[in-house]
Amino acid sequence: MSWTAKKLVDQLITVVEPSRVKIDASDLEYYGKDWSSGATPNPSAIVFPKSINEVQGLVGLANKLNFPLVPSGGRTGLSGGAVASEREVVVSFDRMNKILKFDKVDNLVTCQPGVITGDLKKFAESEGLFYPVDFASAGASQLGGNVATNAGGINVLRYGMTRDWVEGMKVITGRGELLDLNRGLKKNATGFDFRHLFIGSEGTLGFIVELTLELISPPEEPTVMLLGLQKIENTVKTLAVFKEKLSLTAFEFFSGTAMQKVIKSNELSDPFGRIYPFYALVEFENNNKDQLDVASVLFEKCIKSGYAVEGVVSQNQSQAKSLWKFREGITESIADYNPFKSDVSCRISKIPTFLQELEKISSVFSRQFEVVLFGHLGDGNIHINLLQPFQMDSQEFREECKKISKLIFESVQSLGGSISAEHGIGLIKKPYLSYSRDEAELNYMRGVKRLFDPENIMNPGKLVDI
Ligand code: 2HG
Ligand code: ZN
Repeated sequence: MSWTAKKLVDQLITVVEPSRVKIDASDLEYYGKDWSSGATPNPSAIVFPKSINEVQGLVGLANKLNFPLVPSGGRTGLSGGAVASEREVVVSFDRMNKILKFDKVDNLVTCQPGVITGDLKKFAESEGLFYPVDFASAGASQLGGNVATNAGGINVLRYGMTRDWVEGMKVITGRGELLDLNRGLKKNATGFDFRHLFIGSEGTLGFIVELTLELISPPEEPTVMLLGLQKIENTVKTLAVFKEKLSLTAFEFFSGTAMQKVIKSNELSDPFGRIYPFYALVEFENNNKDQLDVASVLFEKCIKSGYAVEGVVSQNQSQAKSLWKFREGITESIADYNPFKSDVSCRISKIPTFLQELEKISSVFSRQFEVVLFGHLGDGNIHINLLQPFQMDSQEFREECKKISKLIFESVQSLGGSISAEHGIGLIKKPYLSYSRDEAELNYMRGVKRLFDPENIMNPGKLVDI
């Protein structure tokens, strides 16, 4: 251990007990990165606070000695928001993972930030309730990270983003102050709602140390339909047909390449016996038989209009889950191809134009790379994954991808969309932020960062620089 590293550890153990400061190479490697690719982890130490006081102590120390901190939740992020490659101290919330309090009258649950999303969902179920935010990484992601990135997922169409479920939040700001924001109130018209500044701020203003989230009554068991489509534009036409008459809980789409990868990596059987260029997955609550009848009529309409070629519908919950596997397994099934990811959104009305432009852009490079398209079409959110050919060098691949990304972002910008719908900005998207936020806005963002974190110790280098 170098003298400086020893000095740092000596300081850190004045705040947390020595067993909760790690500097072994394997821990530095594991806690120094998230699910994004590209950056090399290189933190100087990992600390595991157990209480709000300890987090406050660490932020105080970082201000005093001027060392940077990176927050670490489940590290499932895809934009490098939790990467520590500049000798930062990683603050892991793994030991702050308790559900602290549940209030039955208010339906509010108070949690430490390290609670795993799936554990909160199970807790809600045990109380006969439901936490609506859901995504493929719910088994690993932590609530603090979800809130810090305003995580989206598969139920946004019906239930909104993580932001919509945060009723209260305690944070330690970059200045080391503890703020107790909104305190579980439904109504609170007392000026600036700082809660919303911290939601989606990626740990750049302060660290979330406690959350109060709302739970609701569980929905009726959903029915899922999977449709095979010939053309990309038919995905949006199919959405319009279903949306007009049914209250949808999800409307997802994915390409034939995505289906092939999922089938292969999970050894699933092909639902139609042939691969379609595109698929639409429709989910709706089946609270009475009428809904299913309406859905059948809409399905027929899609077939007659030529939007869909064929479809299957779930008859029970296990079949519904099996159909979701084709969609939810995509990210994992392509992980070995070192994918280059874009996560963009437009208003639904602009999606047909965006998809046309995307087809034009793809036609230029699709001979070079395999393209996997999927996403939450009902929310206007498209995920574009370019797969690295096995024979191609990583560096060359990423340089080529950046050129393509630029074309995609230009198209998104011209349609008034967002270059990051739900994965955040982190390190990877930072150079492109100006495609979605203008200079005046960026200046205010920098001003907010300076206000809460004047010494630039909270996740520096992510989102915006000051
Ligand atoms: C999803 O929708 C996630 O499954 C991951 O947002 C998207 O891997 C991706 O590009
Ligand atoms: Zn997604």
